[in-house]
Amino acid sequence: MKQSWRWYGPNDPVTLDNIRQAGVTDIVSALHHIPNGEVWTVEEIEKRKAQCAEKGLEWSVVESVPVHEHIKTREGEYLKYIENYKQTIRNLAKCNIHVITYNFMPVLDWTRTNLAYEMPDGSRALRFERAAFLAFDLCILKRPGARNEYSAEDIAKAEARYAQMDEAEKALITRNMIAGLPGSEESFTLEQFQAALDRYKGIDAEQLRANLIFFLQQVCPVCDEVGSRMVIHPDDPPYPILGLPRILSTADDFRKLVAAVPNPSNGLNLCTGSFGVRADNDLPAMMREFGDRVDFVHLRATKRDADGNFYEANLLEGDVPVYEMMKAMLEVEQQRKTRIYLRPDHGHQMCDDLNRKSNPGYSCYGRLRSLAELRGLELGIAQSLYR
Ligand code: DNO
Repeated sequence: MKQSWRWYGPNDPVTLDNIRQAGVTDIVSALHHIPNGEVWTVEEIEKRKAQCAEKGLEWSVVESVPVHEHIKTREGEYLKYIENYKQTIRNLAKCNIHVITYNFMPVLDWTRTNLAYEMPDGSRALRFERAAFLAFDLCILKRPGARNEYSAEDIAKAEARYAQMDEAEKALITRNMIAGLPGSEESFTLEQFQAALDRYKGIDAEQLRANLIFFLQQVCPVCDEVGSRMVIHPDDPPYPILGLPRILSTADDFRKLVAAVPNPSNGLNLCTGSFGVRADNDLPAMMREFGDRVDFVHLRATKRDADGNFYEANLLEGDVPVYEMMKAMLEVEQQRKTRIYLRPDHGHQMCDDLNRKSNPGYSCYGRLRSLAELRGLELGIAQSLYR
């Protein structure tokens, strides 16, 4: 495995000096300062590469080149944005970056209600609390039509939860939902948010899938030509939210994508924490089935409960079978003869990081802990299988 670490760039409170002490070789990064939809120039890419190289690290995976909303809805200037995307792919390839992460979630990227959920050991985790989410949708956003989409029981849950909230909590959950988590690239006011949701009226899952397929049919030939791969990040959480369709939540969703666009460059970013929120996703089986297209893995473990809540657990204590997953990754690597990029994801805020400002999920020590566990696991399994 190629051990990697996500770095948000020079503004990331976790510095490259910290990262090289984690022992990784590769950096996962993006040019967040370039507005969504514009071309990433060779010059800008080289600048970021050089910052990493100066510390002995290689920027080899992009997470993400964002897909403009016009491409997702296939309206407005989508053709121009697709051309720009192709040029960015070519420019990245010129700089020897060949793995490009993206997602196709409408409006929002990943979503959590609570960014500082206190764990019994005093560390803090990210959490999705369903009742709080329902309260946001029904009582804060008051999304038109939302009441028809939920059961009477859910509506009662939302109202009870809303009644418990003071003004500070209402403001906090609103910010968590719409102000954009790190890497999300978009942030909104409530009105702008509703307007963004409204642009999906009339776009159901099949239409959104068709738009994704159209996009891939345009960009994959370019990737094939320059030896790059698009790796799609799954929906997080892996089901429709706020009346928006979501189309990359299960193994079958990715199967459909490969059937429609069989190009070798049509790949998957297997994020175990996102897919793992659904009990019906068999993660090691997915790794084996799609292995030759999985260039990039996010290994983290979510823990779900019967009420539809989940939180980011310590790596070895969640619902994700980390040992089986690592074993499957090592087997796939042996077969495909190329290495897979692996990064720890969404660590707990812990130790001195509790007193520091950091990007939610991306503080230093929590990820260091996960990486150390992953590295030990990889070594142990590899030694016993292939010695
Ligand atoms: C969250 C991340 C996502 C991911 C994008 C990929 O921590 O895994 O924001 O980067 O969905 O496009």
